[in-house]
Amino acid sequence: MSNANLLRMTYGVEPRSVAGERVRTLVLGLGDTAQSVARWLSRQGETALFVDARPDADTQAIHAALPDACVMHGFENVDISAFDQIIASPGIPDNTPLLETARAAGVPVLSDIALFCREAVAPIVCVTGTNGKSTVVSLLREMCRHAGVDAAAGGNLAPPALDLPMLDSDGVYLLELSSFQLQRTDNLVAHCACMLNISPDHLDWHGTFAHYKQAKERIYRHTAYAVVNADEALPEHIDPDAQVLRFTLGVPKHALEFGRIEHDGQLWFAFGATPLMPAADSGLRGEHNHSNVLAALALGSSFDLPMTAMLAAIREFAGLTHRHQVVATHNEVVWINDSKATNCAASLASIGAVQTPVIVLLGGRGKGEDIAAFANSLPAHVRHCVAYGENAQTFADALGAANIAFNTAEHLDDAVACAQRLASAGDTVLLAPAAASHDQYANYAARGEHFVALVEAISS
Ligand code: UMA
Ligand code: ADP
Repeated sequence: MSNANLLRMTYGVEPRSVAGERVRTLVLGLGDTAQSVARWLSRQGETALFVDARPDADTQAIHAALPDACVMHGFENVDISAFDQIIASPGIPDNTPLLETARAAGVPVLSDIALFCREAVAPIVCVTGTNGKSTVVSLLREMCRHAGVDAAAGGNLAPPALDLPMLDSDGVYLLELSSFQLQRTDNLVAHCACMLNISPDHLDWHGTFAHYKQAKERIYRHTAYAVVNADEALPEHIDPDAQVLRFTLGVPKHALEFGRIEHDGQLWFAFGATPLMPAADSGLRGEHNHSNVLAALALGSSFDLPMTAMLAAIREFAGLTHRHQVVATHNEVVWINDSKATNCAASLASIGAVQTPVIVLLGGRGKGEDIAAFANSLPAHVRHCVAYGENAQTFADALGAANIAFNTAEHLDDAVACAQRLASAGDTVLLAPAAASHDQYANYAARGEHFVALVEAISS
C-alpha cells in the first residue's frame, strides 16, 4: 500500500481538533514510548501514522492501543510534508535523515515528554544525570509514600510519562528524563530540576560530549528550584530565577547544602551543620549511593517533604534490582549483579562500592566511550577482569595496555564460568559491564536476569 493511501486511511477518521485545527501526527518508533503515545492519542480521540525503521518491529501493541492507527515500516517511504508534528521515540537519533528533513521543513520534532508537559497540572520534579536517575526517583517516590503525598513516578524509568495517572495540583510528578527526551522538550516548566552528575555516555546518539551535556542541562531551563551537585562543575545554564539547592559528598559549605559530616564518631548525612542520620543506616551501599541519597533529600525538601518521612524512606529503601544487587554468596565468594552499570562511570562507581578483591565482568555494546581511560582508572582491588560480548576485544586491548589481568569470553555464560574458576574465598564477582546489553540481550534487565540465573545455578 502506498504512503498516500496509508495516510488517507489514517486521516479518513476525523480526529478531535486541537485549537480548532486538525493536527496531523507522525510517530516514529513502535516501542514503549510509541505505545504510550498511541494510548494518549486514543484518549484524545486522535490518530496518527506510526513508522518504525525496523522491518520486523511488532505492530500489534500499537493497534491494541489505537485500533485505527496506521502503521508502516521504513522511514524512507514517509512524506514529511503530510505532517504537522513528529513525536520521535527517544532512541531515534537526531541525525536520522527523516528528522533532518523534518527540521529543514520546519516540522516540529517532539518528545512524549513535550506532550505530557502540555497537560500536566501537578508540579513536576524532574531528574536527569548520567547515573543514579532511577535510584533517586524511586527513593523520592518512597519518601512521598512515607509522607502521604500523592506522587506518580515515570518517564525514562517506566512507565512512560503519558501513562502516568492524572494528578491534581496537590500531587507531584516525579519524572526521570533522559538526554534524548530533554533534547526534544522545549515546554518543561519544573517545580524542581536536578542533574545528578555528568560523564560521557550515549555518544553514539549525541556525537559529542558537549552535545550530550547541553541536552542534559536543558532540565534547568525553567524551574523554581535547581538541585545541583556541588562535587561537579556548576551547570552552565540554570534558570536565573531558580532557588539553588546543593548536595555534596563533602562537608556542606552553605546552609542550603546537603552533605556529610562527622558526628558521634560516625559519618552522618547533614543539612548545613545539622546532622540528620548516620550514612551507614541507609539501605543503599556505596559512595555513589550516598550522593543519590543527598540529591533525593534536596529534591524532597524543595516541596517540603517532612524530614522524618524522608529519613524513614532512606533507612528502608534497599535499591532496585540490577543495581549493585547482591545475588548470592557461594564458597565465600559474593556475586553482585549491576547489569544497569552500562557506562564507564557507573561501572567504576560500582567497583568502588566493593570492599574486597573483585573480579569484574565487562563488555557488551560500546557507546563510544574511552575504554583505555577506563582501564587506566581501575582501582587496585580489581584482581581480574573477564571481557565478553561485542566489544570484548576493545576491553582486552585496553586492559592489556593497563597491565590488568584479564580473560576473554564470547558470552556471559562463559564469562561467569571463567569468573567461578578464578574466584577464591573472600572475593567478589561483579557484573558491571560498562557497556549496553543490546549486542546479546533485549535490554539490561534481560542481561541481569540471565546473570542471576547463572549464579543461582552455581550456588544451588
Ligand atoms: N527505532 C527506530 N530507529 C532507530 C532507533 C529505534 O525505528 O534509529 C525503533 C525501534 O525499532 C523500536 C523503537 O524505535 O521499535 C524503540 O524506541 P526507543 O529505542 O526509543 O525505545 P522505547 O521502547 O520507546 O523506550 C524508551 C526508552 N529507550 C531509550 O531511550 C533508548 C526507555 O529507556 C524508556 O523507559 C521508555 O522510552 C519510556 O520512556 C530505556 C533506556 O535505555 C530504559 N534509556 C536510556 C538510558 O537509561 O540510558 C536513555
Ligand atoms: P540510571 O537510571 O541513571 O541509569 P540507576 O539508578 O539505574 O541510574 O543506576 C544505574 C547504575 O549506575 C548503578 O547500578 C550504579 O552502578 C551506577 N550509579 C548509580 N548512582 C550513581 C552515581 N550517583 N554516580 C555514579 N554511578 C552511579
